[in-house]
Amino acid sequence: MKLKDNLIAEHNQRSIDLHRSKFEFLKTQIIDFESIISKLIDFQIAIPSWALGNGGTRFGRFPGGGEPRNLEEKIEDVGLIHKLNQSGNAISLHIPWDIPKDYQAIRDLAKEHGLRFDAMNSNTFQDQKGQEESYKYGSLQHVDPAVRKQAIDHNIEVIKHGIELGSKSLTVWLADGSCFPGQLNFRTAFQNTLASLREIYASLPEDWKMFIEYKAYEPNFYSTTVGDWGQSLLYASKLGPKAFTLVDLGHHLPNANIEQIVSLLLMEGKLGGFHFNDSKYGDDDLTAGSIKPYQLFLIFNELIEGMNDRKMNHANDLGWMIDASHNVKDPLEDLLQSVEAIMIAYTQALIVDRAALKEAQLKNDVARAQEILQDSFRTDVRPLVAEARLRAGGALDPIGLFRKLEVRQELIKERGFETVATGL
Ligand code: PSV
Ligand code: MN
Ligand code: MN
Repeated sequence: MKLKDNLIAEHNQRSIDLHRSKFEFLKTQIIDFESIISKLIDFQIAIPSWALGNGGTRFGRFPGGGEPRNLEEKIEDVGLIHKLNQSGNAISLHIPWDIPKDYQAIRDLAKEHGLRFDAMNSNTFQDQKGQEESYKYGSLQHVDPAVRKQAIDHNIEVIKHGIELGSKSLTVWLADGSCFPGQLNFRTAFQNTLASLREIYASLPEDWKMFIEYKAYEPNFYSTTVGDWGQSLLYASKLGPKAFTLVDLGHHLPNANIEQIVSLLLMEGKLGGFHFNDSKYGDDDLTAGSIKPYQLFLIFNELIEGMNDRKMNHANDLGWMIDASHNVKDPLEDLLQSVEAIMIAYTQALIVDRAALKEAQLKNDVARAQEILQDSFRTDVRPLVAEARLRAGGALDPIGLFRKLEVRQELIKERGFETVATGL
């Protein structure tokens, strides 16, 4: 299904007056709004191929119908999101769920939708049909070199698919770890993992990055071999300049100060990118900004401060990706909500009065510093985000239009109800 430009323009026309009045009011409060709008237009977030269908839990799955049945339909769904919000111009693939059969055709299709291929993800956390060795006791950490070799070869194959598609990065998330004390030797597991990662790193093209994603627990419940940002940073530092830490917001122990982690990783030049989502308890993969919007804002506040400091390009120097799952919502509506929440947090952080904040910090004026941050966080910046979307050719109200056009019903008609997107 493809949305026509005139439908978006007609939809925008209907609510333009209301938008204009909200935007004019906000403009009076924001000094540098034109430069913020151009930053917002440039800022793009990659959509994960595995989040386009309904996820589930180990207790069940409740599909909403019309899920993409193959890579082509996944690209079409991301194309729909991008058409509506003009902020999701990339798709992140997971291999083997998304192995392309015809690279040229896939490249052409992506181009047609204005999309590029963001980080490629390898999968050594599941056994695939016909696979010789099992990952039951880990992959890159495994005590058996044959298992490690199989996992290394898989990652190298993922890089090869990525090269064909024009991707520039590989994300390695490992389920490796242990479920019980004594099951493995921590140092041997670390060293095996490092040696395996070195072999993968050696296969990276010159202009590629490797993202090492950490996660505190699950599926292993006693130890995880890349369990936190410290361990990820150790691997990334030992591997070399192309290796970076990837922060998935749901992968921390409860109440971790993620913004501080982000700040220090940036300082060390080792922050690679994000998997945005939100969580109440663990790796809940909920819509970004749905549970802890203030935390999301504080993360962006550190990002902007640190990126400005290091003269980094906001749009291109980090990998901005979503990693979410939707049990009870329409996946496309949920992803539109996530992108919107990320854009809002980014905008709120862009309007922080940095000079005043610095001054308050130097004077130990704690209350003033808090006021400065909260003043930005409590500003309703939605008209600014909408204005950027409007200027980029997107819809003023993406979810409203998605519903009005009955996109899901159309997709169900086209693909059927009983479809299952490959992936988790
Ligand atoms: C693991 O929980 C993770 O966050 C990794 O990014 C995986 O690639 C993704 O989820 C798969 O669902
Ligand atoms: Mn993730
Ligand atoms: Mn996760």
